[in-house]
Formats: sequence, structure tokens, C-alpha cells
Amino acid sequence: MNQLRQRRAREARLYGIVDLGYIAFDDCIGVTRSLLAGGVDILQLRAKNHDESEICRLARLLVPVCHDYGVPFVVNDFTHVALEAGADGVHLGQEDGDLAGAVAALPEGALVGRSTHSPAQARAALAEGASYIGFGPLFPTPTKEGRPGIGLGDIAEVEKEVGAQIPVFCIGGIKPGNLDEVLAAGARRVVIVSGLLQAPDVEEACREVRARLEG
Ligand code: TZP
Ligand code: MG
Repeated sequence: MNQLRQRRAREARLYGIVDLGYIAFDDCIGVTRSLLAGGVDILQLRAKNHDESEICRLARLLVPVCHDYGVPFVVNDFTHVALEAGADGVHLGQEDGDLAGAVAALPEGALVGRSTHSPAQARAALAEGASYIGFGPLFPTPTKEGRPGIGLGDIAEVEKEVGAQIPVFCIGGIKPGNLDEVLAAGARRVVIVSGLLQAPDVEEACREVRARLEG
């Protein structure tokens, strides 16, 4: 990954996800362009219920689109797909395998993100070499059904301990309407999925959220 994109990831405030649960395969490039034009700093492809060859095909199309904007592109779940597609990294959940394996498989400087649901998991991900973490879901969300919200109470602690070393992105049920309370709880960076993808104007929604994250 080039230095521009490394820096963009380090300083990222808004992380966007093209989630095929919300977006049709054929609309992915257009929606990705809207997210990028609106100012997302990292873009992930998340495609539950699609096979790996399809994900790889789409990832290959999205890599140059993201790179045109200087934005790192990350594949959810599959390190080998990230590698094959020329992505800038992979995002792994708690059950998606060890981080060291992904770090070893990907080029030096690649992003290896981890989903975490508690301060203990956040500290463990840092110790295992995560480039960044997602922390949540803060609120219950249809994007990740069946998981309880962890609330806002641990954000400040995780931001202080882990966020001093790697980016911590709060995630899960974040919308323009609750962003202020998330920020007031100590969040500095967020992932927003449905709140952006379901907005009437995706680009404008990103712009507004970005301005509030920087404000
Ligand atoms: N991991 C934890 S919550 C979540 C993921 C992928 C979904 C976030 O989506 P939304 O629509 O912003 O609640
Ligand atoms: Mg996963």
C-alpha cells in the first residue's frame, strides 16, 4: 500500500462499507463512488452470502476506484481474496482466524482489521498486531443481526488505551441521529453502514457525517 493510503488509514475518521445486504451487485461501483466522493477514508467490501470468486471479481473492480480517491480498500473475511484482488487489507471478525496469519500472508504495510466487542478483545487485537479495530456493535443493528448492543460505556476506555496506538472505529447502529451521543461518549472515528447506504443521497450523507466528525 502506498504512503498516501497508509496515511489516510492512520488518520481515518469515517469508514464506509459496501455491504451486499443493502446494495445490488451491479450498483456497487456507483455506490462506492458516492461513498468516496462523500469522503470516506477507508472502504470495505462486505458480502455475506456471496461466494469467494464473486467477491474477488467485485473486489478487483473496486480496487482502482478506491485508489483513484487515495482510499484504502479492504475485503471482509477472506485474506486470500484480499491478496488475489490486490486489496490494501482484510477485516477479520473474532471467528475469522488469527491476525498473525493475515499479517504474514499480505504485503508489508497491509491493513489487518479486527472486530471487537469488549475492552478485553480490543486490547487483545492490539497485542496480536491489528492495524485498526472496529468496536461494537454499540447499538443492536439489522446489519449484524442477533448481536446485542454493547452500549457506549466502554468507548472512552478503549479509545484511551487502544486508540492511542491504532485507530478505533466505533460501529453498529450509528446514524446521524445518534452520532452526537457516540462522539460525546469518546468516539473519534466511526463505521456507518446502513445509515449511509440507505440515505436518499449517499454522497451528501457522508459529507454531513464527515463534517461532524471533524467539527
Ligand atoms: N460489525 C459490528 S456492527 C456491524 C458490523 C459489521 C454492522 C454495522 O452496520 P450498521 O448498519 O451501521 O449498524
Ligand atoms: Mg467476518
